[in-house]
Amino acid sequence: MRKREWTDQRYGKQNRQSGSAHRFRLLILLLMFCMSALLLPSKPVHAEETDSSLIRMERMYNPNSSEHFYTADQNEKKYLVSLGWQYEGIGWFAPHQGDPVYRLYNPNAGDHHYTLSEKERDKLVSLGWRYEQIGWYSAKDKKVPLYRQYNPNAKAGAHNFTTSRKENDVLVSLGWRAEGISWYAEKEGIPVDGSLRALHVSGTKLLDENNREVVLQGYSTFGLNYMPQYVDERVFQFVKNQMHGQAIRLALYTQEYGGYCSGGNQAELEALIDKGVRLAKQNNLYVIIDWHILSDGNPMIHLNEAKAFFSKMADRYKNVKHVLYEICNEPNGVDWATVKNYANQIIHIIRARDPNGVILVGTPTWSQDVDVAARDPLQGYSNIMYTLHFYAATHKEGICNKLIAAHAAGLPVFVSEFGISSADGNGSLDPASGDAWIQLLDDYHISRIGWALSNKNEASALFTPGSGIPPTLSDLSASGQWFEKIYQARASEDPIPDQLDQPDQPDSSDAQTPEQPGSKDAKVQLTASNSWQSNGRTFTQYMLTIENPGSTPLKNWDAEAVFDGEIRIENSWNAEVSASGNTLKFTPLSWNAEIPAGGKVDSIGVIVSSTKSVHASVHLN
Ligand code: IDC
Repeated sequence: MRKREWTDQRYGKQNRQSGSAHRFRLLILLLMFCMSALLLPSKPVHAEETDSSLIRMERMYNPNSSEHFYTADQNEKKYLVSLGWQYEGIGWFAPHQGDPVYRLYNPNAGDHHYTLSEKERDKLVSLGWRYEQIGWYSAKDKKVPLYRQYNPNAKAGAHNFTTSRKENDVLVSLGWRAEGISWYAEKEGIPVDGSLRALHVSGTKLLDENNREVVLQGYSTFGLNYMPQYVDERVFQFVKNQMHGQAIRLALYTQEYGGYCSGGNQAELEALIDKGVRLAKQNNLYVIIDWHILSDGNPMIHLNEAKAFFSKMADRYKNVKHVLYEICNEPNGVDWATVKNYANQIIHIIRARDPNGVILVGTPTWSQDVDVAARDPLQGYSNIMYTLHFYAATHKEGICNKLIAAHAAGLPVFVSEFGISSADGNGSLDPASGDAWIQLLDDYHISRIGWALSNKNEASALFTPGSGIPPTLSDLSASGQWFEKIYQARASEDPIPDQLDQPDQPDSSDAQTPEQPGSKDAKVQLTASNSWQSNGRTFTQYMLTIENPGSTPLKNWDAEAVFDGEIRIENSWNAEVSASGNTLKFTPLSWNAEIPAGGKVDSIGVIVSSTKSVHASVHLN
């Protein structure tokens, strides 16, 4: 799946739109480019560094113009992402010194160009390009080449630069022109990992399937009973793309007003969890299902409900790699023996269904007593972690010492909730104490989840009171701004993803909900979005759109496109696409198999080649 998305994003699209939509798009584009030009610094672009010997060059893609863009400036990156550019990971690592690479901007086409050649620079300037100073340096040792390709079919941003020979070759096979080596990197780039790997626990650490260490940073929803509206695609996208989140925690209150065990609509709350799990997957976020006990300090109070709930969740998500279970948010007023008794019963239920999923166990005193748990941990299971919660304005050395003791004893700890407010979620913020905590978590490589995605009028809310959905960076409260800054600084330490040649195994089963008849009103469209010639064949890129204007979800759809001539599939993404004769069959992936009422799927693409120009008609089965 990752492979397809990666290739897709690199591909030039010239949308054939007509009338106002096209003009609107042009206007937006123009605005984007003007603003990106305004942003440009007058000195060499300043760099955000991961370590003193490397400069990370951020790579972005504009799906409207198909331009690829590269910058060392984190603010510029952030700004462009907020305008809708897709973040594609680290293009390459540049040296601090070397041969200058000049950056130029064409104010007419809205295109950037980068070159080592002074001559080319001066030539372009004489043709009206704007010289934007040195973008970065090329490594003198010439060990890691940046390959350059040119897309003869794209208007803007026709060049792509990559350290991946494989990416270069894939593009060339699709009709791009190989233009050789443009400059040299210090180290190869790291594309955005489009997949989530199953996690497991080893010692104090969380590891992925390739035994690479994972330190998650993420955010908790507010109580699902209080603010269900934050389980929203745009919020998840915001968390992923602008708040540097890798995980979302779904806080299912049990006892509080409207909670799962206190009169809340259980079916609705479960549906929210399903939605959250699906949206998380769609946005490459891990997701934690949090049984949020709080005023019911003793987890045994709702033992039976918890058993029924987790047996349902584990049945549903046993093969879903990105789900973690948190079985009791904050036990309080009980001892560790009681929590252990509860945990043994719930873990037994989860393990009977899901032998490997990571389970987070709360500790007494609102999940502070990890030192107590460390002296007497649960026995006989794998993939268990213990939670520590802190609110930095209240909890300082005392609780830090508990963590230090637990870590020294080898206890795997996961900070599934924290904030920089007081423990009541309000009061004044203490970012300095927060910074010190983060330093400790970094030292120990401990995952952390911030409280909370809410616009409530309280200090711990990430958004300002009255702010809406979708959130924007200007809606961040002081607490939200602190998180954004802290998480951004760590975003560079993402585990290194697999290379392109290791496609994901699809989940063998995703959440299964009872089958329902699909909407009869669903509309399907296949639109040619680009076409070009190469080696005597015509290549055409099509986008498949399915809209469900009905009032019930459309489930397990499949679509067929019948062509009036011979075709060959060259590439596809976001669906399984197979050909039989002149018919293409599209079947969904787990995450787009269900199209909610009023929703649509519009990211599916295929490139076919043919010896002559062909036409297609499409229908849903
Ligand atoms: C708080 C909310 C607050 C709400 C309260 C009770 O911020 O608006 O009134 O829950 O529903 C925790 C809990 C978490 C708390 C948070 C702040 O896990 O539910 O949220 N907190 O008090 N532990 C320590 C602090």
